[in-house]
Amino acid sequence: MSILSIVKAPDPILKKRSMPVDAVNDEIRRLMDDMLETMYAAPGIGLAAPQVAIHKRVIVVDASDRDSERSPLQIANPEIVKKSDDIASFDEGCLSFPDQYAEVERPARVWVRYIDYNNLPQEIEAEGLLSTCIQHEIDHLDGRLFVDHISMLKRNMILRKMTKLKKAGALT
Ligand code: GNR
Ligand code: NI
Repeated sequence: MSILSIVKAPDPILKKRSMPVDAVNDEIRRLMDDMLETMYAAPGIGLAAPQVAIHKRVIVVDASDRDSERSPLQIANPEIVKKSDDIASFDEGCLSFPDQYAEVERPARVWVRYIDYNNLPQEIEAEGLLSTCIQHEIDHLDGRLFVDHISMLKRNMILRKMTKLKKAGALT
């Protein structure tokens, strides 16, 4: 397995839409494994393939507590089939925006259909941090970032900071 380098905002790579995979074959399993290793190393609770410059609809998430057992999900072609009417708000971060956080409101619960590591169709109901994280990752697949959910004022503040950090060479 390998640790992949994470694309930092602002970068047009992060704004591009990703393509569905035909099947979860050995090539996609390798990507899923590398992404999971990269996510744990960061450390983060989710990672989407476009964040490692691969425009395929693949995400990995693990929203379990740090001190409990790992519970990774490796997901291809996720589709939200239902969203709850109730809304939850979380202070979100993103590995493509180091040290930047903002409150984002999203549906509290989602039902997600996807293809798993063994190329089998699955459906899960997610709530809490897992629900937020899966929605954040699916957004990445559509070129949408967490800052696209907040006020223009906050978005511009964060984007200006990121541009400054990039110019200073503070991001790798
Ligand atoms: O590590 C991450 N933490 C996080 C916290 C709150 C809401 C969403 C996230 S996802 C983020 C990792 C990441 O950037 N995934 O795309
Ligand atoms: Ni992110």
